Amino acid sequence: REPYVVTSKGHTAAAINAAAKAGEWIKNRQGHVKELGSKTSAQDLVTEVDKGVEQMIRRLILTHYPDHAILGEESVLPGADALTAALEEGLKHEYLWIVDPIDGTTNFVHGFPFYCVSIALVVKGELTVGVIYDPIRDEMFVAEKGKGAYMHGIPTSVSAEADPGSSLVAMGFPPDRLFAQPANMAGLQQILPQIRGVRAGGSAALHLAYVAAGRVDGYWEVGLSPWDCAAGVLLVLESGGKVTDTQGNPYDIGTRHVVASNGRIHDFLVGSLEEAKATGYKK
Ligand code: 2AM
Ligand code: CA
Ligand code: CA
Repeated sequence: REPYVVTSKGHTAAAINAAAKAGEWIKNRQGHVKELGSKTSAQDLVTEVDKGVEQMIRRLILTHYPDHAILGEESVLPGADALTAALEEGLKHEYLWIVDPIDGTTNFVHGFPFYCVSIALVVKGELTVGVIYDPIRDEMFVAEKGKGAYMHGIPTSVSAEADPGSSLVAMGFPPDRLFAQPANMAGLQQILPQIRGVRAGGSAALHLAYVAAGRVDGYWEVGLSPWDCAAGVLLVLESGGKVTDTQGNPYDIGTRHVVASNGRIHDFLVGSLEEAKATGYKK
């Protein structure tokens, strides 16, 4: 296959170029990294590569757009309050870039080849560009609000599967064991027996790209942050899919508990999670 070609201009081209450079850098460092430490728990890893790549992406974006704001995972202190404050501050700017330098750091550290770079642009509060780059497979997923979603110039589209029993659904296990995990396990217990299979690859962004590309029929995960899902959400929407929170409310940039699908199995996923809610998660 031909390498991807940047035919887009402006913001989208900047996002694609930053993601491509960052992805190459990351891939070349797999197997050569030290864990810098964990942010909140032994499950929540960060490496020098995460930090270096975020700096690289910041520089690349700010070279073109010095007055734009950037919300990057590695520049926000851990915890929901710090995130809420940083997001609120970021959304005051007309242009806000939301960057996850490596989504799937645990995979990267272990040499499990499933991780990506995720870059989104929010203009006046509205998701406008979403780019997800998987450097292992050299797959560049690009979405532009109102203009569709593409991988290497070919439009992506969600699957047509309407039968939960024939569906493949991705999900994730958040590291927060006290809060998110029990509710998530209840959801899994509810959904797994009713579908063909579950995949939990460890990269929220890449799972969303896979919903957009029709490789899985749906996806849910609780406890996400904007950098995990902003770009992927636009990819799903522009590929004809649906994204809500776990209660079925439309996605907004502050949504933490995310359900994405081809649209056809959406009510099944949301309904099942609602049923599993006995153990309780809230927006
Ligand atoms: P990361 O690799 O950028 O940390 C895996 O289920 C997904 O959860 C990944 O997208 C991963 O992103 C994300 N994740 C990892 N630690 C997290 C945390 N403490 N809170 C929320 N999401 C997290
Ligand atoms: Ca992430
Ligand atoms: Ca990350």
